[in-house]
Amino acid sequence: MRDAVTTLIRNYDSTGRYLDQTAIERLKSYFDTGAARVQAAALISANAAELVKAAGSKLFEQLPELIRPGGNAYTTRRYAACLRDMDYYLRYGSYALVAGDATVLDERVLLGLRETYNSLGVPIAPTVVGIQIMKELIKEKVAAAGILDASFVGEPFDYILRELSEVSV
Ligand SMILES: CCC1=C(C)/C(=C/C2=NC(=C\c3[nH]c(/C=C4\NC(=O)[C@H](C)[C@H]4CC)c(C)c3CCC(=O)O)/C(CCC(=O)O)=C2C)NC1=O
Repeated sequence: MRDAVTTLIRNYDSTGRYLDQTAIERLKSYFDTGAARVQAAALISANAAELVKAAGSKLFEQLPELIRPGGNAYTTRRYAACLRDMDYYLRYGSYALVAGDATVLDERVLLGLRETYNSLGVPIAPTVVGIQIMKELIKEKVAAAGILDASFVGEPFDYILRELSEVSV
């Protein structure tokens, strides 16, 4: 995995360039949001179980057919697998938040995910809804904690949502 700094340096090094104005601006914006990123990640860590549970409850309230006979999250085992997946998205999302870079998501989470979901019949659209709900809950928490200028908080989750939603099946 990489972070915003190593990704940028890698790009410049591959073409033998010194850091230019664009690079400096990007680095500056990453470091300016650094403390807030760490704070947001700490908040997610401290509230992870609660966030996953609340997002799951909202999802199943909104789409109750998921937990009815025939639904993909029906049976205790699959219900637990669904919440565990939500927990994966949250944990890796918090890593990507701190890194300011999505490669950790590409490598550890998204690689082959849609194929796995398709082969198991895990429905993608409701998964997208679940991640959206969780993202909103995180943003509320971060705002309530007074972390200002936290516009970056949704980024990793938007990234996951974009990748999952991409229709190529
Ligand atoms: C760290 C990266 C990582 C991810 C992301 C991951 C996902 C993942 N989710 C799985 C299953 C699953 N995922 C779900 C999820 C859901 N079903 C629904 O109806 C909801 C919409 C949704 C929850 C929001 C369910 C129910 C299963 C079990 C499916 C089955 O075994 O029939 C499986 C199959 C193997 C298993 O059950 O453990 C994988 C690999 N595994 C990983 O290692």
